[in-house]
Amino acid sequence: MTFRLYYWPTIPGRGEFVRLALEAAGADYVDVGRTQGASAVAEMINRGMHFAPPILENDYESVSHVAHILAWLSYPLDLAPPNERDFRRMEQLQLTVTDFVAEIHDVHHPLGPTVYYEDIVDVAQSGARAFLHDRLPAFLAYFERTLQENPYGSDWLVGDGCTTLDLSLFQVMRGLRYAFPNAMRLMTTPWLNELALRVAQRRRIRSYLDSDRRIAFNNDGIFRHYPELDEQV
Ligand SMILES: N[C@@H](CCC(=O)N[C@@H](CS)C(=O)NCC(=O)O)C(=O)O
Repeated sequence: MTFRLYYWPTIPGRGEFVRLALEAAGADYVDVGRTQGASAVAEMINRGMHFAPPILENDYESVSHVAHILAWLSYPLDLAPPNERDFRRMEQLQLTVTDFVAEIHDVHHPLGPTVYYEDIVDVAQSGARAFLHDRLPAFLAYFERTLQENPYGSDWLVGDGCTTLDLSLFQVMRGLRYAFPNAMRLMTTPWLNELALRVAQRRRIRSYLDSDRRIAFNNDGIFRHYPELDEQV
């Protein structure tokens, strides 16, 4: 069955977490924003069922919110842990990724998405200082510990195989290294680095990353590189 992904065509953004799962599984999908333009995404939102993209649809239903979409996809795409308890653990960790991503976004938009970064650089700089000093190390340490303490071994975050959660952490690590290269050099994340490598080396992910379907990070997305924020560490 073909999935249809609705997401803004020019940024990796939150759509990338969904794209990575579809790509890792070799799923059949149409990237509606990239094939039909942003207006097709706006039309989907204007229909009123979902507040914001990403939205994933098949012939029977449409679902929004990254964590919810990934929970939906993980079993059919064979990217879920084998039992219910570990599935709940995966969901819980994915919701922590949701919180982490929101905080990363808020570094450049501390007063919400409608106030331009250029108008509040000084506010953003003090927010960046707090984020880089406290929140970034706290989130990273949490995921490092999760990997280290996985009872099935430290290759993956939950269970003994790659899940949608591992793909998301790969994207977060890549995004953080793009946005905060200076700050990230000061973070010690050996387990997450290994995880990101392991994900990048998967056959389908490798060919996806080399393809033009993969959108490069840029300063319109969630992970933005502003040197004046990165140097607040
Ligand atoms: N909680 C949602 C957040 C969705 C979201 O904020 N989407 C952004 C793009 S990454 C958007 O276009 N938001 C429009 C809006 O909030 O009005 C998720 O995890 O998917």
